[in-house]
Amino acid sequence: MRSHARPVGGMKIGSTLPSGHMQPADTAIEVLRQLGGRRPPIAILTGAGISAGSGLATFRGNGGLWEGHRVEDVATPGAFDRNPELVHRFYNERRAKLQSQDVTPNAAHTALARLEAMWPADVTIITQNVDDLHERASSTSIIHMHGELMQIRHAQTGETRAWKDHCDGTTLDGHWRPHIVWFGEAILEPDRIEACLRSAGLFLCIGTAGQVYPAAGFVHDVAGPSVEFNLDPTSITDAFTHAWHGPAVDTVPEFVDGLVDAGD
Ligand code: BJW
Repeated sequence: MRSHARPVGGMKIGSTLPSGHMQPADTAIEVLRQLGGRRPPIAILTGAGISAGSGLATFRGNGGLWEGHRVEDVATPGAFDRNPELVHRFYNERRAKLQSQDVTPNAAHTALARLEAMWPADVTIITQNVDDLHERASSTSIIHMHGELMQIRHAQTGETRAWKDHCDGTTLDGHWRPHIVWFGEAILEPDRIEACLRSAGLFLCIGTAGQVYPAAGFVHDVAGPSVEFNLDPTSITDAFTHAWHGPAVDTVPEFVDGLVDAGD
């Protein structure tokens, strides 16, 4: 697990230099020091890496979700128009995996729910994930900016419904599609996201590669400290005031404990 405390721009956050002895809880204490006595709203962006610890595949890298295809090439409305059967089958298989007994929220998901319960101001999760593991961990303030796997949407009316049975090209009237935001489509709830980022005074970013916009730019929209939690440095690590590199199941609970315990 490696830590990087970075002063960014004119806002010098922290005087801690990277140290092999620092723990995520120390970063939490440093963040609290930067906040003075304030306990501002917290915005948390999550990506596929937070659910990797629950056994769900990430999108990019070896063994990525789309099995040898670049997600940018296949997660598009055009790919669905060309081969709806294939795309429906792919999402049906992911729903089955998500509902299997071995997929449950992990310690990072439950730590975020604990943070929401303990922190005196709003804690909002803006998730790029389409799984329901934040809900199952008992977080309540969640924005699914890229849609939800367990929902389907009518392609013409936009009506959404809970998914109940396997979909194929003939399901219902044939116009139902996964409730997923593909490339080139508008993200969901942009106004709520913007308000959340503007009001937040602390930004946490967990398990995202920082390659998909607009989410990859959110770190620039929050005034205050920001902490990246990822297995490895990403293309946006330098934008954060602090970064922890290691499995989210380890780093996030330790950081949350530090934030909550020091706040007592
Ligand atoms: C761990 C770990 C462990 C592993 N612990 N960490 C500039 C500005 C705005 C837009 C654009 C722009 N440039 C280009 C765009 C367009 C495009 C875009 O970003 N393209 C890029 C390729 C450059 N963006 C869009 O099209 C978006 N829409 C949009 O901009 O709309 C504009 C508009 C407005 C009005 C009208 C119309 C249009 C939509 C993006 C939709 C993304 N959709 C997907 C869906 C896939 C379908 C599916 O679910 O099957 O969302 S793509 C995929 O990527 C998915 C994810 O949510 C998203 C992000 O992936 P994520 O979460 O980062 O996962 P990975 O796998 O990439 O990374 C995992 C990370 O975890 C890694 O870093 C690991 O190291 C780490 N990790 N294990 C901690 N244990």
